[in-house]
Amino acid sequence: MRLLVTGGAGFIGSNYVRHVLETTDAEVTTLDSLTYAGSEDNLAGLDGSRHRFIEGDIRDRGLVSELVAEADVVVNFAAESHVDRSIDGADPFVSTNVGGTCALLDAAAETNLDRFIQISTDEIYGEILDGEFSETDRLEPRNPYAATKAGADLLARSYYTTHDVPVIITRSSNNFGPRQHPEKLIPKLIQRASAGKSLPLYGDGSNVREWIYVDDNCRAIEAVRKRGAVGEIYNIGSGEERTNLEVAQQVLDAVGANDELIEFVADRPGHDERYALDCSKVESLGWQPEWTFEEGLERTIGYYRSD
Ligand code: NAD
Ligand code: TDX
Repeated sequence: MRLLVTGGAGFIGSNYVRHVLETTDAEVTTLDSLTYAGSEDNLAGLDGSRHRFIEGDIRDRGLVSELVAEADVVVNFAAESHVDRSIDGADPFVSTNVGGTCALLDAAAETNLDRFIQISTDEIYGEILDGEFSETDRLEPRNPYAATKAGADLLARSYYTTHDVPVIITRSSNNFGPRQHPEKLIPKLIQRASAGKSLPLYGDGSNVREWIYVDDNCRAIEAVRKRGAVGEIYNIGSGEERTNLEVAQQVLDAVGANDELIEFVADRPGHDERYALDCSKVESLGWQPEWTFEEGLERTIGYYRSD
């Protein structure tokens, strides 16, 4: 089996490439344009006989058609992924997240893939104050990043119905773990707390995220790739909800730093209050999360402190 993994030099993509190489005999091509968020270091030490790295852009239609034609499965992680940056300027988000996904889907429509897995996100549902989102809930994205991911998700679904591209969509909650860019909350808190710097929490720190350890998401994507049904959408979460303040306090405890480092700062505009997912559909494929938040946090702190 030949996999084309886009965005594989980023956080989740690089953990996924490693997981696939460790647990299958697949050949993997990683396509990544190495934006500020991607690094070849994330792919260091991989078996060169089954993995090749190509520096290139998912918006490069010539390159993309060639690589998609050689693959059995495409897994599209490539994206601009940080909400705060999308508030400062949405253009690259529209271009990569929507335009790049469109280029991949057009290439997929010209060939015979087994699966096209589009990596989407819980953010496209918008915020939920009580209960959990299920896959049939309406999409109400509330920030530019989420809006472009919703566009990509809908475009992928439309290529399934109109062009028979074998699309499957995963929508996961907040990931954390090794190799995440320190612009994101958990690595940022770990690095700053370890250096004795203040921990900026937006608003009053009461916003809630459902945190999934990245290995659990990678295993879920594999369950979906192997046993998921084409044309379907799968939420992937952990049930491990924490306020941002709770996360900051746990990081401070773990690194032995003082609570006084917490600093409440101006809120993110349009800051979603809470995300939570109903994951019974992916669980019906035989997948369950294996990591508690505390176990994942300990492993993640170990990674950043030895880095
Ligand atoms: P990341 O920012 O760490 O990695 C994104 C990768 O895509 C980088 O390596 C970057 O160089 C590459 N890339 C960006 N634009 C590209 C382009 N035009 N062509 C080729 N490569 C390009 O992001 P991540 O956190 O690993 O997220 C991966 C995917 O998972 C994204 O699609 C994101 O929307 C989705 N997702 C992330 C989370 C999360 O909590 N991190 C949760 C749900 C869904
Ligand atoms: O400095 C900070 N202070 C703070 O309070 C940062 C960077 C974040 N926050 C808050 C905002 C959120 O409530 O922490 C929470 C998590 O923030 P991010 O790490 O930026 O993640 P989030 O906005 O929840 O989006 C993430 O999950 C969904 C990923 O970045 C997306 O790519 C994914 O789709």
